[in-house]
Amino acid sequence: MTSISRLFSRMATGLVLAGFGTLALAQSPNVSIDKAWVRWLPSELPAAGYLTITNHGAQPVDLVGITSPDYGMAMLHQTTTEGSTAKMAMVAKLTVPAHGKVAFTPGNYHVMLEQPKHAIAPGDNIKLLLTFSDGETVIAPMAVKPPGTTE
Ligand SMILES: [Cu+2]
Repeated sequence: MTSISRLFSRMATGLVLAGFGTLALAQSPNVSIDKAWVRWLPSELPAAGYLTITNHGAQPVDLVGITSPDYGMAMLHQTTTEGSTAKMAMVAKLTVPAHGKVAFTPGNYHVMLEQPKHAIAPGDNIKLLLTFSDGETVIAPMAVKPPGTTE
């Protein structure tokens, strides 16, 4: 009886620690992510992810890598408009100023998400892993929204 309850309490402690581990990743000491969402498109067309990165630290930090467990490919893109033509280009790194923020918005920075690893539809949540130049990795949950969504 005693050994079983001890086992249960050990399991509970393990779960609590696992929970803290996840929290520590989601909100790292210097960087936090909010307003994270994905504009989903039908027929496996690339989806676009938007979010706001806040740097609470006293040094600038670069976003240097993006991956998602839900998509085979995740890339940092920037849309630029010349006259009436909009173009997208890959961005190798993005600097978030000290005590500043960068907002990804339609028409500017976005995360291009391709090759979904499972069926994804509006109403779902996906995860994005962002790696920063100071070695931090932040996991951002993103709400999947329908094609007409603009913010
Ligand atoms: Cu793009």
